[in-house]
Amino acid sequence: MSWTRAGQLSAETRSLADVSGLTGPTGATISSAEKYTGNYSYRFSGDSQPIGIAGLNATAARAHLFFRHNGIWGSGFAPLVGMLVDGAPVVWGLDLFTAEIRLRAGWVSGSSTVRFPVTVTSAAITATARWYSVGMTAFFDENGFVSLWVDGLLAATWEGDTRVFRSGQTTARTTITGCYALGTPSGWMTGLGIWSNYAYVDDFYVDVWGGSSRPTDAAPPSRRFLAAFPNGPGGIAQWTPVGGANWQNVAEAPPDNDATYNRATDAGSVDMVNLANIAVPPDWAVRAVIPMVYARKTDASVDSRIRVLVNNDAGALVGAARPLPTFYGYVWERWAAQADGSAWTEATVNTALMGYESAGDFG
Ligand SMILES: [Ca+2]
Ligand SMILES: [Ca+2]
Repeated sequence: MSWTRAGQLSAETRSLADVSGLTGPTGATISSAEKYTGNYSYRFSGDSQPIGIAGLNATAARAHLFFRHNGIWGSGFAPLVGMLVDGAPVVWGLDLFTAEIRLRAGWVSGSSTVRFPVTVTSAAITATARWYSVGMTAFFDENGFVSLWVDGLLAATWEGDTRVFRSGQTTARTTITGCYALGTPSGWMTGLGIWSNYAYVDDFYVDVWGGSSRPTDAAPPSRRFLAAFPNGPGGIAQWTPVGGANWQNVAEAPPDNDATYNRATDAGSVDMVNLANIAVPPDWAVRAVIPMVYARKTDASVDSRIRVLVNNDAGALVGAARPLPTFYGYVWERWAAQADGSAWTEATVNTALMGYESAGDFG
């Protein structure tokens, strides 16, 4: 059994389109005032809705975000990180008045009373405006755990029978369907907490656990995302450009959808681009390279697909032919090693060309 990346968000595309699966408009905005990586983060104020990853189906998950806020003022329960468990929100949050960390975990069985199984008087998150590493791990089971990690240390945990209940119901819920920074999208948290003045989130990811066994509870790795956008051609431009040159049509942030784009009318067409260099911070290493394209197909009845590509001195990496929706969305592949199996370095990332190939049917 192992952890698999379910999704990740960094704000570097300056697009809220990557904030997936939420009910209704998100209250988050893109900010350049504070950022942990690159130039942007997600900003939250007042009773904001969260950002997150939906569409999960897991008994265990782990999530990590870099989090910053400008101080603790006012009162109320301000959500930090949460999961939706078959309709029951489970959220770690901070009481902004007492600075206590609390876990809201659905409702008391058969009741409309909100359940708080854990309250910890903690200085793990203070009024000091700095970036915190915040992680959540959870396994909803009769022998489960729901833990909060701050700067790599266990800040609070709930162990034992961690199955949760919807309001007024007695059916124990265990399936994680979504994981969110700063709350859950159910509307249940809206208005309950106020982040005063502002809270910021950067580099949020969610991993899900394969199978139904109990994973070891450990701090989620505090991974940073270094985003790089196309800055020049990569030697192959077979798609039909609409706008500027092929590489220019896929270089802007936020994505401009149908204003500038590249179009394929058959399978096997390849575009490669050069990307701006990354700079890996001291004491960090490249854990994986994740090429990502923002794409759609035009005919719902035709199985048009796309795959992402990498090419450097270590060889070529070819992604799976991923299906496309008719609306724009991200398609990506995560490679933990180069084509020859050797580890990525800053230099081998920066010499790589990346691209995409049309696949599947084109009518
Ligand atoms: Ca960022
Ligand atoms: Ca474009």
